[in-house]
Amino acid sequence: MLVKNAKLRKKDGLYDITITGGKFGKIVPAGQGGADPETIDAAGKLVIPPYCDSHVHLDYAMTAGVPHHNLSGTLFEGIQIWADHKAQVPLTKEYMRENAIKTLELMRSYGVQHVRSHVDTGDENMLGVKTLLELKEEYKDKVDIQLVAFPQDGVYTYKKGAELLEEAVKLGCDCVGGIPHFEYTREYGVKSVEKTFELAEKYDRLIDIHCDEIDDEASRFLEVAATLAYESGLTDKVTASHTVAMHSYNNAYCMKLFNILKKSKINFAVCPHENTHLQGRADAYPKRRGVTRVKELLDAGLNVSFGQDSISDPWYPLGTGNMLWVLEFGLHVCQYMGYDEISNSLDLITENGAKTMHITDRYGIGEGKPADFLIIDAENDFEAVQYLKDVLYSVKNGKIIMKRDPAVVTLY
Ligand code: 17E
Ligand code: FE2
Repeated sequence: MLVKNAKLRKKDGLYDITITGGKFGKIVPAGQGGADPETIDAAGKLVIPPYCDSHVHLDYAMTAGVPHHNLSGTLFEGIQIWADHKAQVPLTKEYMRENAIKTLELMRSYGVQHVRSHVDTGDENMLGVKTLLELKEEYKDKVDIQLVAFPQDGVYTYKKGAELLEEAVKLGCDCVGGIPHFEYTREYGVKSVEKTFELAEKYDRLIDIHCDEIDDEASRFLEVAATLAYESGLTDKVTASHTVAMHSYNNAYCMKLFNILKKSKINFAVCPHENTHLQGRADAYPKRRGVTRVKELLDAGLNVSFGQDSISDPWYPLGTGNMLWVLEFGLHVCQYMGYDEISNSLDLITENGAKTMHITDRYGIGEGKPADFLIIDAENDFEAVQYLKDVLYSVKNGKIIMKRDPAVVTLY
């Protein structure tokens, strides 16, 4: 395959990209790529690595309203509804597969090729874990799925929480999760973070903890996770998701906290739609935005990527799988709107997502890497973000897996 006249991010001029055996070959100035029976003319449009959704829950997706809708808009009601769902409308493999496939196909249609999905481990039959492990294998030519063993109801607060978490890791989850802010006590929370690290070291896994997803300025499990990441040497194998309490921390504490965050080199997965919706629910006006300090983290050189988190589930009713919408919304809510900030912002749903997922060795447009890329209906990053431009092609391992014809609009 040959992609000619490609505009590459942060590079002047146009390029021809050669692809052989599913891998990128030479990338040369436009006109020098030779001929290939399978040629796509990018015609000056942007060719970028695929979108990454570094934080989503595929086992919950498309279940909103069962057994009832979330009326308070809080995390806690969401957790209760999911528990009610499991008790009152028992999950089946077919149901979960159908919902997850619908979600993955949506994501695929928007150019997402890398997904990190959390999966609830609070089930003795491991239905979610087994179902998503199967889908991970089935989808490997379309979407790369990473799974995080996620103890939704707690590790020590929930009976057998720790055992079930370990069971899910043994079955093959790529990452170990946690939910320390939901544990009954601060001590359980700290112990649960330690358990997450213990399992990750024992089974050689990555870590991604739902960390401080609460508007409580006293929720400080991020400092525990960062310290363990630093001391264990696991550093950038560790991701802290949400970290919304940081929005409410006092600035003096943040100054101290950022010291260990920088040393730890951990990643931050941030969900702008989700947490703007879930947080601030205990506030009277003025109400807090519930998103962590994205600008400050990025300015400190830390890695931040965005995720959709929910697609129509007990926590959040909307969501489409379109990462460009997540990005555009996130830029607003995080006030990350400087010209250069917007111009470079595709990083948050591409390169930075790949860093969070620890897949940079096989991600990106470069000779020898898997030929995974998108052609966007835009000439530069800024235009792509401003106009939420469509993905025209999604190519994985040198094979077209999605093609979209641009809509034709007639103005009268
Ligand atoms: N579970 C959780 O603890 N937090 C969330 N935001 C979602 C599920 C979607
Ligand atoms: Fe989540």
